[in-house]
Amino acid sequence: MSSLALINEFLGQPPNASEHGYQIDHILEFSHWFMGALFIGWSAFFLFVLIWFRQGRHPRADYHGVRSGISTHLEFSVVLIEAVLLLGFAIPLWAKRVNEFPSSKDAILVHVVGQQFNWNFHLPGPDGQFCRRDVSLVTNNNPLGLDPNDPAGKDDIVTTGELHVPVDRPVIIELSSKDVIHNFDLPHMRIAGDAIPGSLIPMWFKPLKTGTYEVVCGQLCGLGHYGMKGTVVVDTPADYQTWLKERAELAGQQNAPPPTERPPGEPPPGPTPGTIPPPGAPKTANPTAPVPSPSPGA
Ligand SMILES: [Cu+2]
Repeated sequence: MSSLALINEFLGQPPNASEHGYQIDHILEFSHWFMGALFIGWSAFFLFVLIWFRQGRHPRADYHGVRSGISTHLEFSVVLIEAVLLLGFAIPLWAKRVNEFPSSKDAILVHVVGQQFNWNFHLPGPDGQFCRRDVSLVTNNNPLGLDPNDPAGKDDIVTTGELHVPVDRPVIIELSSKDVIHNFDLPHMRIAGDAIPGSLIPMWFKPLKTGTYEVVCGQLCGLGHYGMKGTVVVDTPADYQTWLKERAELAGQQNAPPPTERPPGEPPPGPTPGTIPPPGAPKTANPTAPVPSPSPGA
């Protein structure tokens, strides 16, 4: 670690784990050292002016003011350095992040959907096709409203709170939200983006180190905002395949008996205890009373 990086550590920046992160770190470091130098420079100038132009030394005001061009030169150099920082580093780096996406062939594609107060991750499965989503199909068991009749959704994987990705492969995220504006922030990967209802925001990163990293919500999004955390686990390719297989098997079990093809005699699935039934659902005042059978097609 260079001595430049000390300031990032001092400011509480966690160690970088992504490919592009060092560029972000570099510009952060440089900006902070530059601002530190400006702070010291301007403070020294302020003290100098206070002492040099004190009333005791200049009992009569000087109506001509500054005659030398040094302050103009100083101002101009500060503007020049700031312009170089912005036009030479910040804008090209930003352009690279938003314009130069990796090819989707070798990338992992994930839909990330924020909701109060969770992160949902939706992977397309081996077929690479995302299932159709419909807001009217959203239930407690189907948080993203996947269409059970869409064949592309048979192998889709939906997880809440935890996402696994393989190391050394780019991950392309499409970010959205179900309710309010959230912010998907992966501090170790040096990416963050607003999750806005009705918008699909693309972002990407390439993890370089295996490990477990925290996902936080970077926008104050309600009372439970403080608890809106998740994890991204960067696996070795073998571990990732194992996880994928486990999740696919789990998804297969969950998708296996659709409600309309339930074996005769088996009770219909009731709402999960402690959950809020969807609007229009029959009220079950007495928990011991028989659960009314679902309407056809439900
Ligand atoms: Cu949030």
